[in-house]
Amino acid sequence: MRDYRIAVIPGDGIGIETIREAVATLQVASDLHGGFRLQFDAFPWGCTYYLEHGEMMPRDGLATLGDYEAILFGAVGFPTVPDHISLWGLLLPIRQTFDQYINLRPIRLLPGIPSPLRFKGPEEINFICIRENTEGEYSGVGGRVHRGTPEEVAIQTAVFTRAGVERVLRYGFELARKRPRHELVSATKSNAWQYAMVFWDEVFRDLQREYPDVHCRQYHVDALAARFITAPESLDVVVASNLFGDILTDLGGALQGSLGIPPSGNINPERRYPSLFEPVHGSAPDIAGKGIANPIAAIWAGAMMLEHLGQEEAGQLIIRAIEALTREGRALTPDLGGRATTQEVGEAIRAHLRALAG
Ligand code: GGG
Repeated sequence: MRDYRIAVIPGDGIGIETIREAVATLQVASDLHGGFRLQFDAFPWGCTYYLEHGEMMPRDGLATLGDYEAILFGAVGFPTVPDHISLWGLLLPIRQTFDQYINLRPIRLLPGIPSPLRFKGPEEINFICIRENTEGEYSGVGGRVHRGTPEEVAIQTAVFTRAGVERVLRYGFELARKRPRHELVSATKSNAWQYAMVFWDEVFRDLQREYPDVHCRQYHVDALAARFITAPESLDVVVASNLFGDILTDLGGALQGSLGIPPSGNINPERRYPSLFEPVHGSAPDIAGKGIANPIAAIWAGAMMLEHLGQEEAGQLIIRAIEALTREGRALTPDLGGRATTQEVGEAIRAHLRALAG
């Protein structure tokens, strides 16, 4: 019997509701499998914690998380706390401290979900985006001077290191090599960003020599955004910088029919530190507390966590249960045109899980 200790940070808004369903579903998956156990320890960190303590997590929060095998995360941000305080007080320090330099985001239209694109269905919308996750535009380097005066200056510096760029691109090549199409697309903007993105393109070109079996293309990020809509079937593995990947994958969420569907894994591939799994969606203050948030993304993120921990069979079973739910189309939350609650969708997925295992 294998035991895993999982830190759970539901965070803010709908993260609390969707992660509750993810934990319940993971528990059922572990019971059905019988070969591993999950011990969940929940941490109440986030904007409510901030209002009480003046910080998003305790000083020793990162050290505490370091003892866990993985982290399951809900969402961060609420109108009670400025967004840059909440994001830089919780999620971004976790990604940087635990060197989670890969942010893996599958973009796949699930069966039964109406496609937002005419003539493009699950066959055409099925690719994966790798977002660089610890540096680039989200390095946190910059400053402001002469605040509130006409001379005010704000500087935000994107930091691209050779080590950082090479490792994320290499991950892209390796992933592309494992998939049947052997195709890799790099998002650039080297016409305007004549230093950082020209450098990114050079490293991409250099690596191609080591991967002659991988077919490579690069697009300026604006053209690539258009391609997400006009020709998603031409994409298999996409690798992008931190900001570009962030924006492109919200577009990817829209392609999946709802931002309540896509999951993401913030991964330290060397496994020196815990990896973090979360829904792509944020805290959605407009529907928080109403019990109608879509739990699919959080549950799918839990499945990705199991796969990362080496429990591929259990992770795949959860994904098949999600597919069974969407194919059937009976229990869906309002974002997908249904009337079910968060809990009802969670329970329906667990029912499918039991049926598939049975
Ligand atoms: N569960 C994802 C979440 O809370 N997202 C909030 C957000 O703004 N994230 C920015 C990022 O992923 O870099």
